[in-house]
Amino acid sequence: MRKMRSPSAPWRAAALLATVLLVSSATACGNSDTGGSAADDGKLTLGFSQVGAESGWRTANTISIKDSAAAAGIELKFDDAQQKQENQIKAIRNFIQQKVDVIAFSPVVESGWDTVLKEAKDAGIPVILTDRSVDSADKSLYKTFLGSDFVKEGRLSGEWLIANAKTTSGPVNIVELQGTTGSAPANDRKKGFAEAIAANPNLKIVASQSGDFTRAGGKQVMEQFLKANTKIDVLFAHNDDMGLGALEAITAAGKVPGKDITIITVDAVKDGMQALADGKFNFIAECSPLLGPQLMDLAKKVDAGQEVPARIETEETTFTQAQAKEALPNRKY
Ligand code: GZL
Repeated sequence: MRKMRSPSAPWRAAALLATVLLVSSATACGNSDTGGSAADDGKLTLGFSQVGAESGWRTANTISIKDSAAAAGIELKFDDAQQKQENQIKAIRNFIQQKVDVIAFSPVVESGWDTVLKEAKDAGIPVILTDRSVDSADKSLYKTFLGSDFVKEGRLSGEWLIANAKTTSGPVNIVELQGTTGSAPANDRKKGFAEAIAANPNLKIVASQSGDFTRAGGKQVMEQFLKANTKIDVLFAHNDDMGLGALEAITAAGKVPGKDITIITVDAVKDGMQALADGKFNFIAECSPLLGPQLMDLAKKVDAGQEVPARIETEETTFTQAQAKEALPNRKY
């Protein structure tokens, strides 16, 4: 904890004067080896509310945040919301109570954040959005967004299909495993993919349902798709984990993934890249979870009152089967 945040100026001046007096008396006693005032441990405290632990991507994202906080000398208060918005709101309120210096979080869904974000703003605690965004009209409720362009990930997936689908012999039936209902990645990947495939009327989404970004969800929904649709040519899964779960259902139905059903996913975590290299997936649009270092740099800047860009997008690429074989040995996550 670095500083007690007082909402009013006079109290802040009094607190500052008390701190100055305390520091000067301490150094007068010669304990300069403490390297500063006894009242200030010098560490920035960051409160982070994580979505949960639903996927390989999320695990890699959590590791990146924890490791980067340690490397940056930032005291991290970390909360896992188990994919529940009410848990994230509770965690943010706890961080406010604890008077952390900065709050960061990955909002599980886009809506319903204005009230708690206003509480953080009124408490004078800056907020950073990482990974997923919110639909708040009031952009002053957070300092910046750090993460991916999900619409682009969906669009790149659709553009690959446009370039590689065999649509000369009639309609190509697509089933879509959506991410968590109401989440920015699910909304935006769906939008980008649909916009891209509109270029070819033979590409038809015949079923689209949420698998909640989990392997179990992907398997369960894919089983339903296979029962309800006699002809499935393509699966577009909003993340690798749902695609990996769907592999089990496809194989159990006696079909060959990557051949009978073309599979396109997003993320490019190690297990997904292995499936791609093995020919079970056909294309992956990367979504980087390695946001930790940039987040810690941003936390220090907003805490120091420095201006930061409103939106910072991560560098990402895409992978074919051949590119996955080449990239796998060096994958960090
Ligand atoms: C995307 C992230 C998504 C991943 C999923 O930035 O929010 O959530 O694509 C994860 O794997 O569950």
